Amino acid sequence: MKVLLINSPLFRYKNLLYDEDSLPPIGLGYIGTQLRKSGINVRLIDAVDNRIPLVELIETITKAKPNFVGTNIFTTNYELVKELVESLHFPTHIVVGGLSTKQLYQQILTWNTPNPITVVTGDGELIMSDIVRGSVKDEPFIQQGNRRVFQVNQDSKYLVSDISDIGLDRSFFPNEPITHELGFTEANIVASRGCVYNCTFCAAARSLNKDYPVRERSDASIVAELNEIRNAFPHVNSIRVLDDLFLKSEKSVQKAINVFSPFDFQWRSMAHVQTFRNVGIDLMRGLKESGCFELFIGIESGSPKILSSINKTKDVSVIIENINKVFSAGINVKGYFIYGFPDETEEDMEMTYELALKLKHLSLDHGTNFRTSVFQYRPYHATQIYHELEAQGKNLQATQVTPNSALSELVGRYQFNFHSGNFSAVEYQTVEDYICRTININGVNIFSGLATNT
Ligand code: B12
Ligand code: SF4
Repeated sequence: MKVLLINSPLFRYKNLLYDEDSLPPIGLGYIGTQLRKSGINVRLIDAVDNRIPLVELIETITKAKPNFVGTNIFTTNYELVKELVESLHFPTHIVVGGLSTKQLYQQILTWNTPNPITVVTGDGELIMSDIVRGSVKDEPFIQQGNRRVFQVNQDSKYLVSDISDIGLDRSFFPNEPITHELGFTEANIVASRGCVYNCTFCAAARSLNKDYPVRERSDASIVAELNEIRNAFPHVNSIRVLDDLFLKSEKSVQKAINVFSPFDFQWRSMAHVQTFRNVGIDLMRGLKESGCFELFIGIESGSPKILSSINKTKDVSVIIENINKVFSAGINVKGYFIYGFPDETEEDMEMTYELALKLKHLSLDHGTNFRTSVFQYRPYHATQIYHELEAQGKNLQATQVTPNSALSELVGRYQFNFHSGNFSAVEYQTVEDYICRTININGVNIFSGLATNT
């Protein structure tokens, strides 16, 4: 049996200007590891990292003629993955997985191919070997002819209830370790699955994933993986924790200190604007001493109206206070922002820009760095805002996503600029203007601490 796993492409064509690093598809790596452990012949093609145009990807898969093609799918590349699957004109079995299948499975079942399609929602690593062997022990949630859906939720035999020792064969990721533009060399880990918060724009929100428990790895298993990385890649000096939300509370701050302190690594991860609310300055210093070098924080907006509509704290002073605490501990911040939320006005956008500026100046006061990552709002399937827009009769066409080349030419980061309609109260040009200004908050320098002007 031959299995080909595909990290699905974001673009139809090869974009010669696109030369960004991409992160390894860890979920597919876990699946590949289990298949290999079961003695199944498996290969992973990363169409994002290798910038493989759709036509070439179809040719490569057709030439390899695997018995199974397993691919992930996202709202933004739904149409590309559909076309890929419908263009495979040889007998094979298609398996589609990833977080967005919880919302997309009905549409996937209608794809036009004579090949069988199996959709998996939730963890893929344990069920995939049994799909390949034809011995799945769960009843399908849906079975229609040669199409079926398996839900790997809390009632499934295939849920990875303890994610500690599932094992990850890093040889699936030729693009790792990654050398960052700031000079450090980094490997990626996943230490937990699922998020405890409920942001209305996010597909990982708790309310959308109630049957899929939040799980954390044990301290010992994370330490064991860090040791493995240190031994396998002696030149790696930085670790990025890819979890939706690694630092969520005081307890998780303590856990991070425990696992990273024995190592010389610097490390970075996501945190929430509320994470540090009850965390004392000693623990914050401990975090820094454990190697925490930069935190990624979803700030999203500076407008109380917008913040409230997306379920973040509407009290902007809480955001400033908590992020200031991070700066005081000597830790840098990358703030994520979104412009173009439904009914967002220019006044709301101005408040966001002002907040970004304020945070930049605070970081300078503390001798730390602040940088921004800014997105245009896109409705993801079944998120709360998606439903609200649908109820208002908006023509969502959420899968009709096009790369936003004009924005990419202005600000780079091709892999993150996509357009699927303007839902704000202002002209698109204004949204784009705020995105550019906020991305360029540090001028040409990546960090505020390096900036010489403003
Ligand atoms: C890290 C991350 C990334 C990384 C790595 C992406 C990757 N390919 O793995 C980077 C930064 C590159 C990235 C990019 C994008 N991401 Co992202 N990402 C995440 C994040 C924070 C964690 C993913 C992760 O590693 N989880 C841990 C692993 C163990 O879980 P997993 O990947 O889900 O895989 C498990 C299961 O889902 C399943 N599974 C996954 N694939 C398959 C395939 C098969 C065949 C099977 C059977 C099962 C299966 O089995 C895996 C093991 O249990 C999630 C949030 C989240 N909660 O998932 C967003 C998330 C998945 N990303 C999202 C999006 C939109 C994107 C982009 C499209 C953004 C963009 N550019 O516009 C791109 C897609 C690029 C691509 N093709 O890779 C959305 C998806 C929403 C949606 N409806 O589409 C999420 C949910 C965040 C959000 N804002 O809501 N992302
Ligand atoms: S945006 Fe972040 S904090 Fe909010 S639900 Fe998604 S993963 Fe959780």
